[in-house]
Amino acid sequence: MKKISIIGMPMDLGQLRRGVDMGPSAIRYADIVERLENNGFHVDDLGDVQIGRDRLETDPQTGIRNLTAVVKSSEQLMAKVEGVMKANSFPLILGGDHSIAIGTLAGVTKFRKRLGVIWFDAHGDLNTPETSPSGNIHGMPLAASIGLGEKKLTDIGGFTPKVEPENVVIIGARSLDEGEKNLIKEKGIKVYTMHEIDRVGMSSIIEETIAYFRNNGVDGVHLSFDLDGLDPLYAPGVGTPVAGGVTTREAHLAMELLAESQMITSAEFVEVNPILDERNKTGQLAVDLVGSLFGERIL
Ligand code: B3U
Ligand code: MN
Ligand code: MN
Repeated sequence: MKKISIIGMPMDLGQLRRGVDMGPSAIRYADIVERLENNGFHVDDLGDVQIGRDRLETDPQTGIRNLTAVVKSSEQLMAKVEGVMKANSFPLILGGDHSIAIGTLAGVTKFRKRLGVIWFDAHGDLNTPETSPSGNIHGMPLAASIGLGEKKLTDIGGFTPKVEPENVVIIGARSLDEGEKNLIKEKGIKVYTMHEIDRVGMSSIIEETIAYFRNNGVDGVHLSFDLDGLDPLYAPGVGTPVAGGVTTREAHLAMELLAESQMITSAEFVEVNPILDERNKTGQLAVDLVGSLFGERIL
């Protein structure tokens, strides 16, 4: 039987809105374990990583918030993910703000030479301390994972980069800062904005993404799924909602096509904030999408 290991990462230090630390609970309340078990998986819930709150700070030089605590917690997540990879189980991480991806990818890439990453998000998360408008680390994890920005973030696990820019595909972008746009051009990162999704449709985009990864010869694909990639109409429980997003139907289709491809080897669902949510709508949607990612079909 296929094994899935769930790790909760109740991190809220990568941004300023309170409540996203309750994301893993909200997703568990929406019965993620039962849902996966009903689909024939052996599920092991490893509980939550402890988030260090001992030193809340803003670095006066770089403007980065809570760097020490984020680095410490990322190292712990990395170690847990490593354990799951070693046991040949599928790591499924529940956030928490998107800064957690730094730790996830550090753990996953200890076992991959050429990891592909799908970054499903309204944002690029490609800021460095120089380009960040906020100092929030949740706007930096993709940059850090390709080796750019603060050294303490890029070098977690003792190696950098975790991922090559040509093996990254961003889907759902509609809020990019100037520095991020420059970086995308400079590094040739593949981005499907809402414009392309509207123009050619989600199915073509996922098919192209799969073909792109196959052509690049990746040895696994990580899905980093930020719930704010969806339209706030469907996913209101997120810290930085941006109008004009992906619909529930498009997101399900994307997950179903990825399931069919059998390419996804690790995943995380992030930025669920129950305090901003409506009756756990966003937590429930996350679980529904996980269902599709693991092979659920309507009929
Ligand atoms: N790009 C902005 C806003 C942002 C990034 N990620 C989220 N919001 N969720 C920043 O602060 O870097
Ligand atoms: Mn994000
Ligand atoms: Mn986002």
